[in-house]
Amino acid sequence: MTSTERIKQTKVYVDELLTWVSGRGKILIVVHDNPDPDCLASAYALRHLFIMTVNRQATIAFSGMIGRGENLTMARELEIPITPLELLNLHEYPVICMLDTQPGTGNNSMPPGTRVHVIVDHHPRHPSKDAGKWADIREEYGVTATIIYEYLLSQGITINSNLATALFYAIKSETQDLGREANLPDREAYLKLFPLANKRIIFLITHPKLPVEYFMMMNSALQHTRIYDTLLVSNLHEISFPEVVAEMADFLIRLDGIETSFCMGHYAGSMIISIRTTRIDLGLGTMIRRVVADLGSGGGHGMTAGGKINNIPDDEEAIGELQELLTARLLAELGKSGVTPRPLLPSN
Ligand SMILES: [Mn+2]
Repeated sequence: MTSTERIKQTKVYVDELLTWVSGRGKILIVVHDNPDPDCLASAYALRHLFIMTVNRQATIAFSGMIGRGENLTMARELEIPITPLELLNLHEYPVICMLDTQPGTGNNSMPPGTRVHVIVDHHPRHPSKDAGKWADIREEYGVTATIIYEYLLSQGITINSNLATALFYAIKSETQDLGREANLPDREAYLKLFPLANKRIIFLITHPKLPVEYFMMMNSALQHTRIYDTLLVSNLHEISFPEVVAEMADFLIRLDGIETSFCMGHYAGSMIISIRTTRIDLGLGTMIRRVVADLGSGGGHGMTAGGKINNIPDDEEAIGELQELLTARLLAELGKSGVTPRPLLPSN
């Protein structure tokens, strides 16, 4: 399908969606926990769409926290208005949208059973839920923000500098400048948004000042990294913000000879897990679900995936056992059960 045909199809869908929305009351846009640039930009853009077409404000709600320096700088510099979900009364919103996640996936804090009306996502369709009429799930897209960008295009809406910067940075970071799981629509959006994006703000976002705790965490991560053949396993222990687990998985997969990186850390009673791979044949999204299985939730794409285990024991030894169990399951998945690990750094 050419991009013109794609936008034409999207226009028909978005026209109908906007008609449906305009007949209703207040709009809530919920993103996934510990929001990343993709869901922040998507929410910002969807909110803009509602303002420009049906002249209605929408509230953007999140749970968890934003701890990663890049994401904090993005939200602050681009003035993305976000409200903690816990502070809102969901009954006040006849229209609830969910972006970059789906009901029941475990990475959003919508109370189970709450009706979600509009879903836009690029993760695999959640099998056990009826997503409803307004579920636009496009697994072939590298970024949810690309889908919402096409919504704006389809309605002929002007994209201001802050919005262009947010959308561009979402595609840039999620696909690592189109190098990871980007498709034709993502490439087209990235190239169209590049001239509109504010490069000074992109620089501020990509070079945030970092607290000393960040370097302490990185030091500890390196000390606790083991290598099993082409798999790298890093235990970050207690972390000061949840997104650091994914950040370290991205950082550590760069080691020579490593195909897959697996990072774990615990935060506020939950174990956060992140996997990266350069092997597209692994099917990481389903593999992580088998690893977490009965313990928690997980999901993702071909080359990146994440998971979470709630209510972990408040005891270092039990947490260590849980991490050993997860590592053993992953080793079994990769056919590396007998491999003896070696440390990344020589012990001193
Ligand atoms: Mn995403």
